Amino acid sequence: MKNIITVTIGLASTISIQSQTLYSSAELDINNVKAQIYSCGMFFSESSADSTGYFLIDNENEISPIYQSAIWIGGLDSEGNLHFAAETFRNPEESPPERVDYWHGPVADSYNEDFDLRYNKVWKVNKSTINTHINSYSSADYEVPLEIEDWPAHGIVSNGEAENLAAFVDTNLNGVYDPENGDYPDIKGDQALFIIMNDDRDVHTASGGEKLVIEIHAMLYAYNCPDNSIATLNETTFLDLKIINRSENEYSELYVANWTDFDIGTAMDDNIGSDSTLSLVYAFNGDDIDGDSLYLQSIYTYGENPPALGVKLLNANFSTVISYLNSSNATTGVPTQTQQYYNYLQGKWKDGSPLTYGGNGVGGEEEVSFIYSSSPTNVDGWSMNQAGVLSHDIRGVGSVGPFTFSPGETIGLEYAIIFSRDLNLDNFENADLLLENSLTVQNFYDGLISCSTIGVESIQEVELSASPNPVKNTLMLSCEISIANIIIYDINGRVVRNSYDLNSNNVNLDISSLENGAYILDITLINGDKTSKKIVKN
Ligand SMILES: [Ca+2]
Ligand SMILES: [Ca+2]
Ligand SMILES: [Ca+2]
Ligand SMILES: [Ca+2]
Repeated sequence: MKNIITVTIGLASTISIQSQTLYSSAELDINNVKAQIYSCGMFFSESSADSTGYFLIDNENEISPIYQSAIWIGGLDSEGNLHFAAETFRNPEESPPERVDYWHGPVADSYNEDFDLRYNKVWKVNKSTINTHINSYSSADYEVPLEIEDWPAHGIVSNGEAENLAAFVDTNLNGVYDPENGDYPDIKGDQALFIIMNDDRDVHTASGGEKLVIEIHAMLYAYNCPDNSIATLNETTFLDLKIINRSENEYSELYVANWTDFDIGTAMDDNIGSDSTLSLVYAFNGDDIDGDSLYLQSIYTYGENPPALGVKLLNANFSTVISYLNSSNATTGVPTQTQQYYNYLQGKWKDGSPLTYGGNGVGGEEEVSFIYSSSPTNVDGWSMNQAGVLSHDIRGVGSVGPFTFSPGETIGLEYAIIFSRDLNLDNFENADLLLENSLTVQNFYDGLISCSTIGVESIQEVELSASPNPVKNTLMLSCEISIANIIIYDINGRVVRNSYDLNSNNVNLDISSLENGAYILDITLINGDKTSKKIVKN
């Protein structure tokens, strides 16, 4: 739901042309979800002052179950000063923009007009376009499509930008993105939107925090599964985030969160829940009719058998999930100061008091990390409805941390946003359906199941072996198709190793310097296919 602070744009008619061109946006539209992002983030936000969000499901009457979603990140520098970037309700039509902590493009020396021309963009690439490119780039009559030609692989180093930005497959191993010679964007899914954001450009007017000087590479992507062999995949969108510390600071006690204002149709009758095992934060309607009372009436209403929507962390585990209300309550309400944002980010209440088990999570005996952590149908568990907590306009904060975040280091997090609605199920049963679907999406992400349709990429068809596993020093990877790029994540989503430009069927990775534990390898093959492997170092 709209922020409780209502901003009226008195100059709307005179600034409309400028505001239309202020930020670029694009829509993901490869499956049943139509999802919009802007060049500077503003995930699932709509370009209108009275918008209701832009995460639209086919056949659902233009209702978006998300109002807006954003990245929250905060940590302490060596002197104990809090640095923070977060947004909540940012209106793309505001001019000058308010409540802003993020801007388009990489961290740079000068954010000038040329810079804006380069980076005020959302790059949209289809897997089918890449496949055509791979097969046709050497043909005389082939022209490299603009979205491949224009891929932001390299920054302008003389402007303080990093040399390597968006990942690409370097087929000729020259370290340079030259698509005319066969290189192409390293994307996920059947379609991807890509943006680069920074928190460095100006003063943070959303969280009020001191800047961290971070750069975020965000890829929103999805799969098309036309035979519905994994039906939930067609109502799921994935988000891959790479957060890079471009500052000189080593941050401690750093957390990263997905903040989402879920609105299941009418906002005021919503419930929220979390699941630590599934690493999920989700919303569903508090009763079986969305928006039924006079007070709650709105044109954006699901009516009977309302859906559930969840945000799931796929490559790491949420450390905490908390939610707050659209209210000014000093404990459970909207944060207005940087420290209050940081409290929520750490899974505490706005005033710093702990989240506790039972009731509305305030003032109990047992401190916990996950709010309303049971399914709404579990009569012995803790959910809003079982605890008798009134439905409300809720927002969720799913965090991972604490990290130590060193200069140059990258944190990589990957989420799925999953919609679930069966018109034969009630509001609580649809929440349970979402929990089931979350597991299915995780199994798909882990490569355990695949879409069976011919023509849709199947990661099962590629034989890739990683041995030995568990491994001590050298991991040997072998694949019938050449391996292009490998990223190794630890279980907290931290990128511990990037290996680009490998281009070999057999790769030996020396991982003797890694600490013991579980790791996830994110592997791109030379034909653009993706796969991941879980390994254990001991
Ligand atoms: Ca190249
Ligand atoms: Ca509702
Ligand atoms: Ca209702
Ligand atoms: Ca809400």
